[in-house]
Amino acid sequence: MKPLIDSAEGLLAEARAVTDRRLAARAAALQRDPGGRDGEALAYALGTSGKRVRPALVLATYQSAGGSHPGISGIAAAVEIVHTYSLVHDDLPCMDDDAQRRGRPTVHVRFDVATATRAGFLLVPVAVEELAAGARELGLAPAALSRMAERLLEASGIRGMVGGQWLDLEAEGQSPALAGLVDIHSRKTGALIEAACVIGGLAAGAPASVLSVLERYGCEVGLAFQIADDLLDATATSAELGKAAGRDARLAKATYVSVLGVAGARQEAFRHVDRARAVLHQGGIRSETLETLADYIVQRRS
Ligand code: GRG
Repeated sequence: MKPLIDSAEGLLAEARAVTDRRLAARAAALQRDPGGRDGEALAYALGTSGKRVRPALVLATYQSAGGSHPGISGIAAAVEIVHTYSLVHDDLPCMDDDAQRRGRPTVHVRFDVATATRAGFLLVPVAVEELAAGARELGLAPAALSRMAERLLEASGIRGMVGGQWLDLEAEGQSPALAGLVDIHSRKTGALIEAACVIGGLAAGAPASVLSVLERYGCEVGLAFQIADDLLDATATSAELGKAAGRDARLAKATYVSVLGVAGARQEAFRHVDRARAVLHQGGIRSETLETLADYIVQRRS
């Protein structure tokens, strides 16, 4: 295995620095308006320290398509805000009922279920505001903003996270065939990761041929990401994850590990990364950053 984690950590640290600045500014604004308990809950959700993989993918795909403007951080932050919403709702008692996330109490535990539910929903329009602000900074045409917004919201809806989460909850206690698992996870997790990659390309004004390569790359790394998530849940500690480990088995979730076993799931994850690399090569995109991120996604320990 190549020792790539260090350089991926460097990329992620850069993505974290630029994204966290935007998130902190949004959090401060939300503490003023709407303010009160909702403002505090929104700031709390935005202030937790995630890995920022999706912003890193926005930055890397943007750069791979020739973009170089620092305003891309607004677009990257918008994707992270949608991801943050999904985590807040995923943790609710009516979904996966988790008390810890990113090493801290989940939003409904720190505040209450009604506040966390509201804060989650409120984050979606906040993400669109951030996307629009980023697009303005980049000087993008309204058509580009519209395509990015469409992609982001599609990844959040029935063909994306809501549809995937729904199927995921319905599959508890069952052992679907691999195709069923792919359907759940390409929606629940893959769609937003794929959208992050396409949005980076759209922000750079990439032609359709490049967008298609980035989309296929995103599809492969999105599935690899979810398989790695399943493997970590089964093999890492709660301290490493910053949330309860072993939760998938407790909830009898349909995962790559429950269907393929640990070794089979690991093999499947590496297969997706190989395909992601092949997609880039065949599509003529030379980006060490995107290859490094794909490797990191399956080698990570949290
Ligand atoms: C109304 C049915 C219905 C659904 C609402 C909550 C929701 C929509 C969808 C859940 C989407 C979700 C949380 C998918 C899991 C994705 C995943 C593997 C998250 C972990 O991402 P990391 O590891 O986390 O990047 P950090 O903390 O590093 O950002």
